[in-house]
Order: sequence, then structure tokens, then C-alpha cells
Amino acid sequence: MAENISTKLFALAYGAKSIAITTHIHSDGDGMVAAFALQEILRKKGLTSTIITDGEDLSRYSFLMDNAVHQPYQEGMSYELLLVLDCNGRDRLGQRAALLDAAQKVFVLDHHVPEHGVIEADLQVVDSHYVSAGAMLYRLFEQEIMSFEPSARKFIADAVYVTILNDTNNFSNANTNAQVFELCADLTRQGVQPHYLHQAFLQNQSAQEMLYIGHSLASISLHLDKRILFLHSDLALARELNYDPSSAMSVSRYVQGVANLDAIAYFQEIEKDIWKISLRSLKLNVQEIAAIHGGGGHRKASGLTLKGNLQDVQKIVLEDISRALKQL
Ligand SMILES: [Mn+2]
Repeated sequence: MAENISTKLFALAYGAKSIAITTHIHSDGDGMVAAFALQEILRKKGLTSTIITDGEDLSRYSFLMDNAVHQPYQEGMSYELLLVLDCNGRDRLGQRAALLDAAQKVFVLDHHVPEHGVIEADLQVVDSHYVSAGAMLYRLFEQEIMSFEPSARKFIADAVYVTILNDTNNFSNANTNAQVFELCADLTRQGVQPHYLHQAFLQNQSAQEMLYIGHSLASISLHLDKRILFLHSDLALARELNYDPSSAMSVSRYVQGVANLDAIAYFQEIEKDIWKISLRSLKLNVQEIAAIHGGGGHRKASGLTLKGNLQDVQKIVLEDISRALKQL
């Protein structure tokens, strides 16, 4: 399959006058960083591309962005070939869904369980067995990557390693398995220095971000017989700290180890009364809960967005979790 996909993708790419790469809304260290890797793969094949962002703060990826060509989305933008990473649902692209309509050809590479509104693509590879979109990209394009010079191979390996750090939460999520370690061993042979990337990606936080996280942790509350943990960060907090919530790394990772819980929900207000919610559970299928509200993700980690005040939004999520627990 790998050879097939890369051959087909390059055929599409060489036939296109313009190429854009994009990922889901509220981009993360998988989709966005996989985009840097794919851009480098294309560059090595003589192809130029632009990463189209939501205009979010990309500074947490700056150590991988020396050569990145990127632009925030603007209405009317149009590219002949659109490459969508870490996302297979149209509504997960937000306003950038318009790029799908403007494109002549669309390529989707993703590892999420397909949900509603699946993107119609000319070339699509969706496989939820992969730990990250970056890991998929590496395995599918491995032959090509191995033909590049060492510095390009190292850059791509660094980016792919970061996508794995992101989606395994530093090898602590249940998706960490033998294949993940095997891939990481291969990446390390390309020059990845795990300690450096761990520091650069997971620990390189500003004092302000730590304050944001600290205040969020101080909001912890327990529900349903203390089996469900909620925490939140509202806009007032972000404003008080003069902090852009879109630049925060996962806050939920700080509570994932709390004992004796059935589920965790982290509520982050990203615009007035718009809450980005992260669900984590080892017991429930939180992907199904997120899907009720147009969200998605994985069995044990998923995300959704809800509108309303904090109280109402938390009530909705608590009811969903309570229902799911009863159905176990
Ligand atoms: Mn991912």
C-alpha cells in the first residue's frame, strides 16, 4: 500500500499548479507538525507548497519551522491540490472547508475513526491503527524519505517523533505499543535526540503558560460519586494572564494520572461562550460521546466544541458521561 499511496500522491502533486497542506481546527502537535514533515518531503521532490493555518499561534513549534511556508486562511484562497492531515471530517476544517470546494484534487491522510461529514477525496488513506498522522506519513513515504540526504531525513524524523510525543502524550497513552517503539527506534537512527525533542516540545513552557495551567488545575471538581473529574480555563483567566489559549499545550495531560476516575473532561473557553472540550477515559468510549456533538477523536481521547455558559456546557457533558456509564 505504501508505495502505491506515495506514487499516487506524487502523481497528483506533479499535476497540480498549486499545493496547500492543512489540518483540523485547533491544530496540534500531530496535524501541524506532520504538515511540516510533508512540506519537506514535497520540497525534496521539487514541489512547493503552503501550509494553511487558522491563524493560530505556532510558536510552540518554532524549533521545527525554519523552512516552513505557511499562511493564515483568507476567504477566496484557492489551491489546485489540497492535502489534509490528521482529519477526515469536513466540519473539522472550520472555515478552511472552503479550500475543499476550491480544490481540483484532495488528498486525506488520517488516523481518526471516520465520522459524519467524511471528506470526499481523490486519494484517501485513513487507518486508525496508526498512533499519529505523522507516523502514517513516515511509514507510507519511508522509501522516498530514505532517498533524501541525512539533514532532510533528520528533519522529517524529528517532526514525526514530535507527532508521536503529542499523540501518545510522551508514551503514556494507551496507544503506545510495540510498533510505536519500533518506529521511534527507526527515527532515532535518523538522528532524533529524544531528550532534546522532549524538552523542546513538552517542557518548553513559559511561566505564563504554567500559571494558566495552575489556575486551570485549581478549578478541579469531582462529580458522579467522585468518578468524574472536571477542570476548566475560561477567557477571563486567559485575559488576566494576557495569554492566548490557542497556544496552550494539552492541559488535560496534567490530570490524566489521577487515581480512581472513570473519565476526565477539560473545558477550555476559546471564544466568548465557546468551549473546546477534551474527554479522556480508560473505561468509556469517549469518541462516541464527542460524536454526539459533532466532535471526534479516539476511543480513549476525544474532543468536541459546545456553545453556552460553563454551567450549561458542563451539565450537558455530565449527562452524556452518566448515560454512557449506565450503558456499560
Ligand atoms: Mn493525531
